Amino acid sequence: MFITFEGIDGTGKSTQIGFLEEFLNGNKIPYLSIREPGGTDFSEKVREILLSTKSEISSIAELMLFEAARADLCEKVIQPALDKGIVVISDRFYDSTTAYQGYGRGLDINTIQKCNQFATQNVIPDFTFYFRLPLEESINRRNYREFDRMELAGMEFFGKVINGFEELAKQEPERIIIIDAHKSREEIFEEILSKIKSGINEFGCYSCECRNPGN
Ligand code: Z5A
Repeated sequence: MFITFEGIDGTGKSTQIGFLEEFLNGNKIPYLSIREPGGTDFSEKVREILLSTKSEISSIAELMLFEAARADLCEKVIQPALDKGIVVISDRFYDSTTAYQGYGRGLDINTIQKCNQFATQNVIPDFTFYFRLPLEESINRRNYREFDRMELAGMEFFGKVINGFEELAKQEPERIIIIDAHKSREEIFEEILSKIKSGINEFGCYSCECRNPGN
């Protein structure tokens, strides 16, 4: 099962991923938790370039770098883990590219979707949790730390990114589950868990290799 978490910064994705990791550990379900960009030696180096405030990067170059990091991660880490039946959790995946580089930067959405397919070799998440929160509230929640290059892009940009996520959620309601990020951490986790448990029933047991329907 492949589960991704999406939304703008500060909406609570990492918090929920932490809860999910605890649940999977407690239930001895093998999983792999990664973040994008990142997750391989090469992709972590690309992440440093992408988030560093030292260089200006053109929008197309930025797109290519996110896709390069993703291609390496998919081939070396995500696909092999899925082939072994391991649950993969990713903090962001290709919906971020469509939302940030497509809707945010204004690059052609069809081209981006083709790049996403090529970089992932058609890996598609089973569930994507999209954390919906107004921009102002997400900014208030951000921890006081130095902003990275993407976070410095400005309010107008992030407004467009939110529209992008909303559009994607409309287009793929089966895969993309909208999470009302105003709710408490506990309520949100209940929702996520109930969806994932239904997935475990559908995809089969994850705590051993029997692959029988879960309980
Ligand atoms: N990017 C891109 O442009 N294109 C791409 O293809 C990809 C990425 C893959 C990577 O971000 C940047 O790259 C990102 C998109 C871009 N840039 N932007 N801008 P990152 O990995 O550095 O960070 P992030 O993914 O944006 O996440 P974050 O800043 O760590 O935020 P978060 O994980 O969503 O939130 P959190 O850390 O769990 O929570 C934030 C605070 O809210 C924290 O104090 C929590 O305790 C609190 N919190 C959490 N839940 C709640 C609830 N329910 N109520 C109240 N408070 C809460």
